[in-house]
Amino acid sequence: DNYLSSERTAFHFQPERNWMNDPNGPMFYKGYYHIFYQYNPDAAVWGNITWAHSVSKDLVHWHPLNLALVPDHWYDAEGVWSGSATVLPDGKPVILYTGSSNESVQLQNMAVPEDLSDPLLRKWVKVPQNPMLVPPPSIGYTDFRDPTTAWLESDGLWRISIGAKEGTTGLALVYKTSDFLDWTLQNKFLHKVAGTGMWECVDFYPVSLTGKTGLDTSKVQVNQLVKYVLKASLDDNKHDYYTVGVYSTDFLPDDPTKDIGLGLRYDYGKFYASKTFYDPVQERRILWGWVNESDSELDDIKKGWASVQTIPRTLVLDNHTGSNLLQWPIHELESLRGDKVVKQDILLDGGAMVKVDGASGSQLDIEVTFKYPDVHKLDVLPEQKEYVCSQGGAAERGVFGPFGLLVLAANNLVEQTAVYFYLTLRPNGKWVTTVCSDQSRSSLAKGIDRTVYGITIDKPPTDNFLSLRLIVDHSIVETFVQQGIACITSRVYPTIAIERDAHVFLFNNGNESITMQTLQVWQMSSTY
Ligand code: DQQ
Repeated sequence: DNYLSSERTAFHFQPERNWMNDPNGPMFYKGYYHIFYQYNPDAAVWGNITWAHSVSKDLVHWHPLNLALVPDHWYDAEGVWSGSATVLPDGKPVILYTGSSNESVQLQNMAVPEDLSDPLLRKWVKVPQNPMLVPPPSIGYTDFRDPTTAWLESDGLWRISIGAKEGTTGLALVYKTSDFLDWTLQNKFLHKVAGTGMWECVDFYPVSLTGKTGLDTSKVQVNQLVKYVLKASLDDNKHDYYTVGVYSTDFLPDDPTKDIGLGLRYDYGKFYASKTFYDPVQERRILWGWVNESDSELDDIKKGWASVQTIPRTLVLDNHTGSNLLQWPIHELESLRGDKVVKQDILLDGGAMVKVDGASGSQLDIEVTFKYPDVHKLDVLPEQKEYVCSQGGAAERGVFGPFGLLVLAANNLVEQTAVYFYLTLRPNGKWVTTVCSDQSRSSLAKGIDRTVYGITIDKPPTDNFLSLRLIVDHSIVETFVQQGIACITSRVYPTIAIERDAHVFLFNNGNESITMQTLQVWQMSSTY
């Protein structure tokens, strides 16, 4: 079990020990970024849930503070569950969270800072009016949770949304208030989708149709060119779905075939219960997501910890399509980049496996581009079935692909995590690009999840290249495709491909050759 100690990440957010889940109440206050999170102070498994709290000046280096909220009232006796922060126009932050009561009823509560002059906001006070909201008549006692950040509308009233379900229909309720004390349930839901089950950790925010800056949910002007994004975390399948649309009294997706549960996900790997916030300093919207372990609970107990958060991601609407988001690691991450290896113009013949000298390590930031191959050069194309990442993995041989990178790879390749492209021709004559992150050979250890994650992108690349960015940090590999059109996060547990024995390879298992245009690999320093 010696390898377990090397699974701890070096620059991802994680507490020193024990269990973490959802990110809660991210915000910026008086010079500091704050993150709270669901935390079990007593063990490396879920339970006794509190809000732990850390602060940072740069979203990269974090300082842990004391627990912000613990179960100490009847209305949150079984746990201080997920919620959000809202910074009011006068600068005062408030927290809304779900308490699981002494009778397991989900109730919405509020907490405010004890001392507004403390930029670290170390002490929080639960207001005497708690609980502020109880489940409304048609909603089950345990189907009412995770209040959003509040947003101010032109009628001068604040709105929040809360996730719920009726039968198997997942939905987002809306409450309005003028003072955060008296709340009225709006007749109309924000949105609902049949068959999606319980909606957890709903998020709702505007995105600019024209610019690259983020928007403060409460400052959208009536005629501003915006779209709205609705996100729900589906309890039934543990995926975060988002959909882009318009908002007046309720939310309407632009494309009903891409509604919650049907269409787009923030991430096609392991990623859940995410939450965004608006950073007023750099005018950007930032996404945090929880990444659970894929090893066994016993391993978590041996490690003494479980779960990490993704590198915070800047999130904008893709102005080319207007229908999907682009995600990218916050630029501050680049301050950790150290020694760099660059390779250029390497032709990868069918079957090629090229070790990237000087690029070994467990902490890497990698950017690579491949020339989009001339798919029209073949006279006769072999018949192609729909490529599904989880069926073939990187070992399957195709025509154009699989080609890409191996990271955390042993010299003899008995351990390797492959991230790769696979191009296929659809019966309608269109070429599509599938991207996969293959954990199936990532570890010799037993009892871990070996799913091959992936996503097929309909849209052909507008540029003549295919690109990947990989953030490798011991037991996590975060993949960003093209300019952030899609993301895939994997958890991997190498037992021998560790540190200087963890290598990077370029490979091409397709029949046709592929040109790697530019590869840059940076060693990343630790933040702890
Ligand atoms: N986790 C919290 C809930 C939320 C769930 C409890 C999502 O409030 O619905 O730890 O992971």
